[in-house]
Amino acid sequence: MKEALLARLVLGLGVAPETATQRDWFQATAVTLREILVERWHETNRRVHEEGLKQVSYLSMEFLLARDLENALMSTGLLGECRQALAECGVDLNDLLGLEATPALGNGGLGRLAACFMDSMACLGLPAIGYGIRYEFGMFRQEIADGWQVERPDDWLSDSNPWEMLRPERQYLIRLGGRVEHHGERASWIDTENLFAIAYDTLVPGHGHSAVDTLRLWSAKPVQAMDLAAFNRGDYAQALAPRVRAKTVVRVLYPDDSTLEGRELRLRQEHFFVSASIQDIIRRFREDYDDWALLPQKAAIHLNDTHPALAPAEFMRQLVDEHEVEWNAAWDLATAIFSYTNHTLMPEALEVWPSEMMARLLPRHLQIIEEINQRFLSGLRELHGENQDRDGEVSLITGGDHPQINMGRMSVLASRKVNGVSKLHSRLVREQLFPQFASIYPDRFDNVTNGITPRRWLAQANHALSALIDEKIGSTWRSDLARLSQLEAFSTDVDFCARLRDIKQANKLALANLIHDRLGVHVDPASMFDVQVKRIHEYKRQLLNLIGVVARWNAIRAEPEKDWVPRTVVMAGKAASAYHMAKLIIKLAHDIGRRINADPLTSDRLKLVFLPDYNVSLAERIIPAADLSEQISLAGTEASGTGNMKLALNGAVTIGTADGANVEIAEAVGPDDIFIFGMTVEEVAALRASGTYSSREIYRTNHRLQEAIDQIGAGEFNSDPACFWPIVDSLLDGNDHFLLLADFDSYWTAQARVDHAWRDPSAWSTKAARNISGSGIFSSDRSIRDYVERIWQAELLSP
Ligand code: 26V
Repeated sequence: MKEALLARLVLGLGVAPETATQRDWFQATAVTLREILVERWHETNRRVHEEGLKQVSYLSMEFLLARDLENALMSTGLLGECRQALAECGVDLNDLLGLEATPALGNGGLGRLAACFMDSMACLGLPAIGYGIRYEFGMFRQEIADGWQVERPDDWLSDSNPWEMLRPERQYLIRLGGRVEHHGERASWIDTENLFAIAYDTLVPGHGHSAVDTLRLWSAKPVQAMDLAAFNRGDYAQALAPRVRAKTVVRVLYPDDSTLEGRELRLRQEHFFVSASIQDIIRRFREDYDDWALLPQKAAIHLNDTHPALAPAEFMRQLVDEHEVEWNAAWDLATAIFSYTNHTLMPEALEVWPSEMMARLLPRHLQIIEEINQRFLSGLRELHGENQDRDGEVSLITGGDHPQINMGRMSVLASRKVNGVSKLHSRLVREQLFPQFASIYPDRFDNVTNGITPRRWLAQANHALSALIDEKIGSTWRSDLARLSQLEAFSTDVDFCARLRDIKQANKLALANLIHDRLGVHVDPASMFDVQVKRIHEYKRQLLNLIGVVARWNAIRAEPEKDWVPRTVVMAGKAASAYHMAKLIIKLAHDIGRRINADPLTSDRLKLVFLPDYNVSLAERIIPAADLSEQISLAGTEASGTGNMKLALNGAVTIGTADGANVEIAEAVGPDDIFIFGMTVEEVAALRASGTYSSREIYRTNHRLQEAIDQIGAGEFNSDPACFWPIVDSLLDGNDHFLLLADFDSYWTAQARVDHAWRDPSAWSTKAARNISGSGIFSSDRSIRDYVERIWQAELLSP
């Protein structure tokens, strides 16, 4: 190992050991690991090819990866050896781990899920390839200036990325615009604007399995490197214009996961990565087979939400127009290989594209979608007779004068299987989002509850807890998380609970230090760490938490002598740049924190900190230190949540609504070890349907709530009283769309139950232990097994 490291340093990087910086050592170590993994990768590819196995292509606009060095070391089993070798060179491995950039090619839950899934696919030995975009700039870095979010570019590639490998031979022509000439069923797409997609591969190593899968991210390249005429004229800026133009498509991740702004560049991105991926999938298939009928046995293509939903249309275009496959045969192939996961019910995040824009950018795709739609609707009429109403609810194209393509419906129609991401969400997908499709194709709809990878979220993020678990039940939980159920037997063991507490305490101390370093705020590691970390969205109700904090502050001030449970409320998360209400919620969190943290009467018992720039690396520090996990979305709005699983796995107890996967966490840990509050989906629906909801009425009758909202509106936390009026207005005059006030009382009493439980440390530790032991089913390995069996019908490589 030492020789290998020195060789990479000296020969690969061209750096002499005596002048090497920590960064040089990091690079040398990472490249050494990559070289070891490359061997296993070639072997995986060879075996998949020889055994003729089905390959799963996972299409996702986002892969929210993370630092990878420790992961690579753990997957190869070389952690100890490498640490030792570096030590002999006078280098501490721990110092190197923190130097790695944190890639942030995703917004939040959906992107992180894709990253956990890649890890699980490799660990199970599933032949799989993730397809996405190699954004030059990922999710913006968040700075906080006087409480306001400021976005800074995430220039993550400025240090070279040791994990990626450019694949110049995987290069495809991508076309846009132009016009279409028809020849019967087929067409030629001409006069297009062209660019190349070029692949960068990142290796995804299995743990406990020799497989190494591929993450293939597309970058862009101009067809013509330079405008030579301009160059010869001496116009050098113009000469480079083709390059700049081509690169624009991969320049930046869209950092808004709350609203669809039908931006042309976003549609270009979607087409760019879909077209390259489908060309690559077809090329790989054609290298080995010339009978199209074999495709469904050899390929499954998964759509991670609708962002890749152009894929079925692009597949049809390539097969019909370029490979001369007959339309019906091509469509039968499409509907045999595609599957689709829905990740949100929020109407404003459901993708639709104006036909007009699609006609301009993708004229052939628009025609193909129209053709698919016509055939579908006329097939329906033949079966069930004319029915204008039903047509309106299933048509891929909606909206009269300004027609739009509905990408969700497109995805459902083209897919063999459609799934939601928790039991509750999957039911709502069937009953609320696609009821007509569900009655036409009842067998198409399924559920696969999300999961998280235990390698990152326990083995890497929480070494001490991992060691304790190893000692009690052995180390196999890393690849078989269901084994955690064996910890149940220790949940009342005095010694085990004491050690669990010590570990949590140490993690909290580390987080307290981080909080002090970054914010200058002292928090008490003995206080309850009450954590809400996630994107800022109104439906997630960070405001409910904040109002609860203000009400608690008031309660302590009213009875300062009372024996209050000390709490540190930790919040973090990014707001979409144009989401003003979300940014204002961050400002409010900051201002409330500033005020109450400085209150000498209460600050030993209540603190609120907002940690800037939430990302995977920060999550890895916060989650192992959490006592209480806030999962308080309005029932029916959070599709699953995955932070809820990470926190439970690390021994935090949940306070949450009956929403998303919280419901399944409650089933897994039992009603005594979770604090469920608030309305159910049915109660929300009934309240909305009754038309009687009045947030003002609740405000008038609940004094605690009234006082807190009044303070927010009256400038208690900000010298400018008008600052937070939009928040107060949305609650009182906007009739409180996410029903915060309706759930407040229930939330408040649930928090009182939490306090009560906290007062008994050993009983609390038992709850924490049961959250850990109940988390086995939330492994993304289990999710991927479900996909393999029910959705993709693929086979695994033997270990
Ligand atoms: C939506 C949009 C809307 C249009 C433009 C760009 C864009 C980018 C991302 C998204 C993602 C919204 C969906 C999403 O992230 N859903 C989350 O998925 C998690 C994994 O299934 C799940 O745990 C969360 O509950 C769900 O909110």
